[in-house]
Amino acid sequence: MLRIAIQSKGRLNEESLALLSDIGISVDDSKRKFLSKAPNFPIEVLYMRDDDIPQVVSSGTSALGIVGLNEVEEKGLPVNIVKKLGFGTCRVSLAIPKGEEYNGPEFFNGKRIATSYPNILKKYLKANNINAEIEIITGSVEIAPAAGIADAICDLVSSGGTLVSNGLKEVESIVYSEAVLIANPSLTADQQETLNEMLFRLDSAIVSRGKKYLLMNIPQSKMDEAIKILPAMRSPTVMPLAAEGWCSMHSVVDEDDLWDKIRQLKNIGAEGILVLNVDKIIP
Ligand code: PRT
Ligand code: ZN
Repeated sequence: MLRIAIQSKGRLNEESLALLSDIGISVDDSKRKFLSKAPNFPIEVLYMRDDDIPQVVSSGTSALGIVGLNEVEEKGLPVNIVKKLGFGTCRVSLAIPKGEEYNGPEFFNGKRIATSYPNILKKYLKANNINAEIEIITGSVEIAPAAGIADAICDLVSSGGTLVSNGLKEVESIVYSEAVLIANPSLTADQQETLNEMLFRLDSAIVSRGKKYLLMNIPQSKMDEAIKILPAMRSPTVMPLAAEGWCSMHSVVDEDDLWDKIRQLKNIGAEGILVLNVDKIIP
């Protein structure tokens, strides 16, 4: 039995559970439960605060965990980063009042910086040879400058909206973060085997994200042009149609490129285009 720690509530909870479900591990997502066993996979989910996840994984209380890279870097505990998961993207950034002039990290010399990420900040200040005072605050860091607690902040940013609404501007990004799967460095052979199966499934779930399956009829004479437009794992699948001079073409495309590809395909005479969701891609 392998244990995986995920955030009990908060920004990473839903997507962590959705990812487990995508790879066929269904757990009771009642958030009040501390530990739930998956009925169909040798895994149990431990729900906790994200701050505690690096610690339970490094101590071996939980073999695996899903947590923001920011927490892993901040805690600095020995865990293996097994896979980047592509959600919860954000950055740990320095921000200052928007009216202040900024001309490089020297700005922070002699300043007070409020943060919940003292270790990440300390490392950055040291690397840049800056002498600043760190005020550790655990919540609502963005109000510190207006409250007169600090001259600047070092906090998580995603859209940047919170900074703007607090009269701040982002001036340096220190760490880029996303949710990552972490593992205890000394897994048993059995645990490693379960992890390998999870990784195999995760690769497929991650690859299939944002993908669409495209089918269309295309004049045979335009096939070469269509093949150039359509990417595919090897090459698009082409099948003859009963109607002479036509064929059916199938391919997988990124959702981001979908409309662009459809326009190009229409321009060369594609007809009857179908767009389907992709559930799994096993490369
Ligand atoms: O209770 P627990 O300790 O588990 O939760 P928490 O309150 O510490 O964390 P939570 O749920 O807020 O965030 C969990 C993780 O989500 C973080 O550790 C990051 O890895 C990731 N993440 C991604 C973010 C953001 N994006 C984010 N935007 N965490 C916090 N924010 C904050 C940001 O600091 C700002 O205050 O959200 C606010 C909105 O951000 P903007 O820039 O979009 O306005
Ligand atoms: Zn937290």
